Amino acid sequence: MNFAIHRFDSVASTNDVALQMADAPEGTVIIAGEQTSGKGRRGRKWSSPPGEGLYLSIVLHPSLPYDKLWQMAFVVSLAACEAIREVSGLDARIKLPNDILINGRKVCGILIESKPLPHSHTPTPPYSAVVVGIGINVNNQSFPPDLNATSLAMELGRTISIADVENALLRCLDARYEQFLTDGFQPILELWKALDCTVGRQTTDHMFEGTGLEVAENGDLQIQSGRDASVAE
Ligand code: BT5
Repeated sequence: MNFAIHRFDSVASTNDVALQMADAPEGTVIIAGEQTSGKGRRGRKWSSPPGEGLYLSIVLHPSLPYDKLWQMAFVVSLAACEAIREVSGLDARIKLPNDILINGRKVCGILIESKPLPHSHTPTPPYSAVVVGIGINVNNQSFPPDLNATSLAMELGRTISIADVENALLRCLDARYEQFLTDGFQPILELWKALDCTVGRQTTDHMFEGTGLEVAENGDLQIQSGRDASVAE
């Protein structure tokens, strides 16, 4: 993929900028030094202080039917986790559905949004532009106590180049996305499972309740057991 990188000192949200550019060619990347209204999922916020993190969104036009768009979350979380591991040497792990943790604390969050393309009435995909937003805590030295968050610098005990994190992330995203388009979902799922820290372990959070999760061949998330276990999201 050819990346066309647009850099901003400060934006409200790189995802919002990318959504406005959703018709732009695949590989259009928005990067900001800070976000004044960084978005999490479901109206939550992503803390995005200036110069401390990587705030990046990329426009993709995957040739996927609507009911397969969820697979992108696996592609992206795998790539982000691999990039963090590669650039830091730290044991980063994926937590369903889209967090990357180090030592149990969140170092990276992912927000995927989609927008119909103008020709989305045509019978073949791509129907939607997919905006993949990734936030990585790189050089933050602390977080408010209510956030279970960490940064690469806090884990490493030294600062690290945000440009190096960006390069690793774009390289890993490119590689896994191409692999996904060429070979399909199954190889991605196998790699994802090896880095996941949720499946088969005790999980009790706002999303899942049960003693274990399994990812079925088709990617469906299945709760193994647990009282009133359910997937609430
Ligand atoms: C996410 O949402 O984790 C998705 C975050 C995506 C951020 C990127 S940055 C580039 C692009 N542009 C955007 O505007 N967004 C994307 P969610 O799973 O809903 O988690 C949000 C929750 O994580 C918050 O409610 C806090 O509890 C916590 N949180 C907020 N900021 C954090 C940070 N910097 N590090 C760790 N946790 C944080």
